[in-house]
Amino acid sequence: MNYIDLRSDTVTRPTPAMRQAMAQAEVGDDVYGEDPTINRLQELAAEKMGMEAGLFVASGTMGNLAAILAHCTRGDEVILGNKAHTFLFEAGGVSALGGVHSCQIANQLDGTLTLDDIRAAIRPDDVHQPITRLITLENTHNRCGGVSLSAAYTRSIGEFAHQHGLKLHLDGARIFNAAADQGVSAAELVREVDSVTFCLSKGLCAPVGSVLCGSEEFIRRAHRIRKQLGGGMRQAGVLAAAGIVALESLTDRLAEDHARARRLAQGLAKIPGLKLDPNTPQTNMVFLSLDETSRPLAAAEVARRLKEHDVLVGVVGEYSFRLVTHYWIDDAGVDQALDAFSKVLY
Ligand code: TLP
Repeated sequence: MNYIDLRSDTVTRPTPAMRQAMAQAEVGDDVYGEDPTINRLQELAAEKMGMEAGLFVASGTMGNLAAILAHCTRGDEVILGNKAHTFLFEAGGVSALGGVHSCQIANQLDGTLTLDDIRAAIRPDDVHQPITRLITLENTHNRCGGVSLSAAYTRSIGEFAHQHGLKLHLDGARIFNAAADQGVSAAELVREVDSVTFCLSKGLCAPVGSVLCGSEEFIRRAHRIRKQLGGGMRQAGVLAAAGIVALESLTDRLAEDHARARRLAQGLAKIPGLKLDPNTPQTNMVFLSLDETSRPLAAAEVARRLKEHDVLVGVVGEYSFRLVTHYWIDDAGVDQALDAFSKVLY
C-alpha cells in the first residue's frame, strides 16, 4: 500500500541513487577501522560540521547517548530542556545505562533554554549534589514545533558553558533543516558546540544511521563507548554509502519540504474543525489539533479514518497531531492529505 505517510521524516526510504551506491559500496571491518566507505562518511560529516572527527552510529539515540557518556561520568549531571528528545524519547538511556543524572529546565516556545535558567541550574561545589558537567540543546527542536535555533544563540550558550567549565552537546538530528531554515551552513550552527549528533535517516532519506562529531580526542572516547553499547558495526559501509549520498545531494533540497509544510498548513487552516498551533510550521513539521467543534472526536479516531484514505499522520496528544513533510511527499501528496482531512472531519 502506498500511503501518504506524514507521521515522521523517519519513514523516508532510500533514494534510487542511494540504493545504487549501497550496492557498489566498498566495505571492510569497521571495528578494525578498515571500512573505507564509513571512513569517508565520517570525514565528510566532520568537514560539514567544521569539526575534527566523526563517528558513524546506528541512530540518533545512540549518538546522543554515546556523546553524553563521553562527556560525563556516573553521578555527573546534564542540563537539558524538559521537551528535549533525549529527556522524553530516548528511554532514559543516559540514566539507565550511564548513571548520568539529568536536570530538566523549561524549554521556551522557541526551543531555547534561558541563560538565567541554565545559570540557576549549575550546581555549587557541594558533596550533597551531583557535578554539573554538560548542557545539551536540540536543533531543530522537535517538540517545540520543529523550530530552528540561531547560530548566535547556540554560540552564546557554548561560550557560557565554557566560561563555567561545562561542555555543550547539540542534538542536531535535523541540523540541516535548521541550516536551510536559517540560511546558513550547518558548521555555522555548531560553532562553540563541543559535540553534535545529526541524523542521516530522517529528512536525508538514508535507511540507517547518524554521525556524532567532535574533537579527535572526544571521538576516541565516544568510539570506545559505541563499542560498549554494541554499536561496532563491521561492514556497515553499505549503510554509510547511503549517508554519503545524503550529505552530497540531499541537504540542499530540504527547503522544499519546508515550503510543502507551509502549503499543507495553509490548507489545513481552511478546514473547519482544525486549529493550527501558533507559528506552525517552522520547518518541516506541522502541529495542529481538533478544535472544540470537532470534539468529542479524538485524534486517534481521526487518524484511523485518515488511514482509510491512505493518509498517515502522527498523533501527539488526545486531540493533537504532528504532520511531517519529507522527500517522499510531493505536491499531490499534500493535496491528498488535505482532501482526506476535509472528508473525515465532515
Ligand atoms: N525522533 C522521532 C521519534 O523518536 C519521536 C521522530 O519521529 O521525530 N533527536 C531528535 C530531535 C529526534 O527527533 C529523534 C527521533 C532522535 C533524536 C532519535 O533518533 P533515532 O530515532 O535515530 O534514534
